[in-house]
Amino acid sequence: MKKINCQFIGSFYSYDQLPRDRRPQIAFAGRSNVGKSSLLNELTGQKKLAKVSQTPGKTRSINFFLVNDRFYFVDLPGYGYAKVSKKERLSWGKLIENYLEKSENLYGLILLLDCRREVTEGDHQLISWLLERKIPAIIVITKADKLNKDKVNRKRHQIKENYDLTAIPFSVISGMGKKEIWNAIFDLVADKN
Ligand SMILES: Nc1nc2c(ncn2[C@@H]2O[C@H](COP(=O)(O)OP(=O)(O)O)[C@@H](O)[C@H]2O)c(=O)[nH]1
Ligand SMILES: [Mg+2]
Repeated sequence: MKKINCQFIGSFYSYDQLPRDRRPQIAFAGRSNVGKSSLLNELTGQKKLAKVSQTPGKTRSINFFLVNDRFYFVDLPGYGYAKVSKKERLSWGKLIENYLEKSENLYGLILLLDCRREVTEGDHQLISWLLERKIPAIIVITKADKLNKDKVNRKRHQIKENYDLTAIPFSVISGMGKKEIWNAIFDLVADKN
């Protein structure tokens, strides 16, 4: 695979601040602690790109990374973390909503689901939202090293049945899924070019 160069562009707290150029954007979303930072670090091969945290719910901004000068990775705030105030949770939701609704260069979204957890209301809402708006979505089943293969596959089939979406099992421990996720990303950004 071609060498990946990934550059942090900035953290943004409101929709108006976001970069406005025409490069394609691939967004990453999931509930807090699902393994989003770990996935971004693994994909880019830059271990300190996104902070890997033991304390969930810390990232409140939308973070932009420029990949090979060609497209953006957009790291959306984690949702569904109970310990933040209701007001704060709503404003995260608004920022994500605004972004998903208005962004003209959103070419696809990678939604992360923890292999050991059931799909939450927040996950379900986001998936339905994406399907409604015909935004291409890829599911990544994270921490796949924590379950045996059969159980991970069952999850994969469940997602296919419920939402008709492809799910890719991934683990930072084994490196499983990395290539498949990159291929899916390159397909998404190539689509409209
Ligand atoms: N076993 C295992 N642990 C993981 C994996 N990915 C992330 N984690 C752990 O899950 C926790 C949350 O990861 P992080 O990437 O910060 O999640 P984020 O909140 O979604 O950005 C950390 O303790 C990670 O070390 C994985 O593939 N396997
Ligand atoms: Mg994180």
